[in-house]
Amino acid sequence: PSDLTTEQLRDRAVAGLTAARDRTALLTSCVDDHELTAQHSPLMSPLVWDLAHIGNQEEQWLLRAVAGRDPIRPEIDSVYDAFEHPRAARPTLPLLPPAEARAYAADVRGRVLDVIERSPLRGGPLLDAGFAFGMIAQHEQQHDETMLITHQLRRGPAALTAPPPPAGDTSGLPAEVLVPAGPFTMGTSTEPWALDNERPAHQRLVPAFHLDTVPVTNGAYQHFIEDGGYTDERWWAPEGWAQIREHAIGAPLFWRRVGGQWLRRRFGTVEPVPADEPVVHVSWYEADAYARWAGRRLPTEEEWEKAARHDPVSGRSLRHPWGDADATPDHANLGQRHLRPAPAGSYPRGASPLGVRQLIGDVWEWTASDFLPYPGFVAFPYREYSEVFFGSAHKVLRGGSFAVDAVACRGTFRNWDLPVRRQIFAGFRTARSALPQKAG
Ligand code: AVJ
Ligand code: FE
Repeated sequence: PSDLTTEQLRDRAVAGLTAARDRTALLTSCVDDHELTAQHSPLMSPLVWDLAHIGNQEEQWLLRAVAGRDPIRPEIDSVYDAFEHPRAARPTLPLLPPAEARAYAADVRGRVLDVIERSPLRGGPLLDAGFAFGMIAQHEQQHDETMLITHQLRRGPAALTAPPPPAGDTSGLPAEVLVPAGPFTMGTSTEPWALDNERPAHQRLVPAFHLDTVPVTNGAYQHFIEDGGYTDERWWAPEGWAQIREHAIGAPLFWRRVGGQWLRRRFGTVEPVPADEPVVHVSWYEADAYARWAGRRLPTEEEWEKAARHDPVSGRSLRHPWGDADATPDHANLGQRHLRPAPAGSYPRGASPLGVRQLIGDVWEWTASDFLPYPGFVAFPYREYSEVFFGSAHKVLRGGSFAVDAVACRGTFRNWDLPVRRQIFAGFRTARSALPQKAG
């Protein structure tokens, strides 16, 4: 990507921003104005807040910071500042009504396209390789995933539809893959649109471990439920045990037991829980408890990334499990093309060099690790993207879900959330340390 011409960089910036806006338009046009301004869950913003926040971030970074323009509507900045107002309080703010929010975001975008036309896309870290434009395309796609979560929490008939993902087949696959001991390169210093927390590239020495070939499925998770997993304190971290007691949690979010069968609500429809799909809408505590019940553990973040990127033949770390090529619909279930994870054993072309499947797409995967900076981390371009979240409160998620666009997903991408979170599109896979090799 460093050898791209300015014209190619412009095309990438425009394509990334345009794809994000098409998705935003879909998510905010399939329900009426009342539903756009309603609060569907205290966990989420009204959809119309996300819409204008997307435009406001774009204005602040691409028009003010990059192009040096004056604010269009300085009085709205504080309304759309995520740190000033918690999600639950956003419905009470003086929000732009839907038509105005749309017009504001479109106005900003029109001016941004003009800025791209005139920009050399070089000359300083914000501009080089069009970083700021890539950052804003990723920001909008991240809020599109957030809005899709709001759609999942919303009550009422389906507003979104999509074709089913491809079939999966696990019959020829081993249950787990051995990732041999040795160093690998974690993080990146070369991926042009990588965010600050993915940088810099550095060596890690990872002991040998085994990792599930595919994410844990609903069928496997039901065994944990049926074995009394939710009523046996032995499997649970103390805070997780407290959470499931307090909220009477006994299954993933959106599951309901009816007449001896598990049903699940999904984007306005109800269906039997499919046994072969990766489990989704579980907290870190549920993932952690399942792993302990299974005699295993969650992988650390560095184990996950080594399984996803390390090529044992070249010793190099790849951009994605399948190699350095950009994701296509053959590699992974990304971009809300399907409104669900694909069954375990699908996407053979997305396998890692060691044969691990579905690391990218389908479900975010909880890891054992706290969200911490890499050695040599430098906050860029703003502390509030990552730095203020570092510490032991947040757990790292890897790999992206069916709701993540490829522009915001790669082998190095790091997501994080509180361990109690259940509404995000998160599942997990399990690991175990390899037994030490005997000498001779
Ligand atoms: C990286 C997904 C945790 O949604 O809170 C959006 C991304 N940062 N606006 C979030 C983000 C600022 C962030 N996550
Ligand atoms: Fe944001």
